[in-house]
Amino acid sequence: MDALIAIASNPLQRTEEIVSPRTRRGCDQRVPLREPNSIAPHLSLPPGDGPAATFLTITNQRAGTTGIDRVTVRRSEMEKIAVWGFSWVPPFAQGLVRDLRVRWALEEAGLAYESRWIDTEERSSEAYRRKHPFGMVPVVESGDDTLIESGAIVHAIAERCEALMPAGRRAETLTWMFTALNTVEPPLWNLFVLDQLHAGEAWAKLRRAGAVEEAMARLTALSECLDGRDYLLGRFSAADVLMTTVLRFIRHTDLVAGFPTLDAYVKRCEARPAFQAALRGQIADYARNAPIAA
Ligand SMILES: N[C@@H](CCC(=O)N[C@@H](CS)C(=O)NCC(=O)O)C(=O)O
Repeated sequence: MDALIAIASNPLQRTEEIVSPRTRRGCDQRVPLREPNSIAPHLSLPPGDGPAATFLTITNQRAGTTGIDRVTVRRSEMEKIAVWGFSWVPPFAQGLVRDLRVRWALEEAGLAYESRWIDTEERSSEAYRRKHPFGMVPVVESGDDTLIESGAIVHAIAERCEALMPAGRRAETLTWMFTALNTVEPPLWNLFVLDQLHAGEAWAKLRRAGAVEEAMARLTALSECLDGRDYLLGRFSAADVLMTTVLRFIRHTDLVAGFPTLDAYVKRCEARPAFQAALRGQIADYARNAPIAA
């Protein structure tokens, strides 16, 4: 069942206002996360109290009405979204755990959510493995639906929110989202792991120069791409949520600061109220769950 039909069929979830007429689209356009008769996870439309928000929704393919409607939906009439993260992590990892991306995207979209936490032991439990087969965070639950992989979750939110995926620029947004996760994140994450998880180990010391070189190559190219632009697409999008959270992995170094364009880009993105709210939420949760001795 697609998002629009789900809203229409639930008396508690009422479409408030059709902002634009339905437009017919080809099959290479926006597609629902859960196709008819498929078991792929699907993020239901949103929750919470607060003002109405505008989303792009996908219409029913089975009825032959494939297309996108832009609708305004009152948040209080929709389901709660739960975001799973770790109950606590040490300070060097706070503000870096990948549920931050999801929180940020939800904040940008104006969607209410609540936090759920697991600790290290629960992560391997059968119950949690049913949510996430690899025992990782983040996981998002919405109604009966469960979604894993931070990139897929941010994508699911972006598909429903023009503020994160500008109309007519889907391919560009996706390209930059994949670039953040597949091209920039690996060398930066590698450096994070070396420095923060294996500091002082002989092999890590030997590997570090090469890892810095690999990170620098990506940063140099990214800096050139961002030259003259405030955001990856010129305007803010889901790609910036992913890219900024990737660049933050090496906040313990001065590598990003060495590129004025990148430094300004990260600061610009981090200054967004939605990022600040997401970060505050994650840090507040760690404070709430901090081990007694910590
Ligand atoms: N590609 C996954 C990576 C998820 C991931 O590495 N999560 C970390 C926290 S940021 C985790 O759960 N680590 C625990 C583990 O590796 O077992 C995503 O983006 O969601």
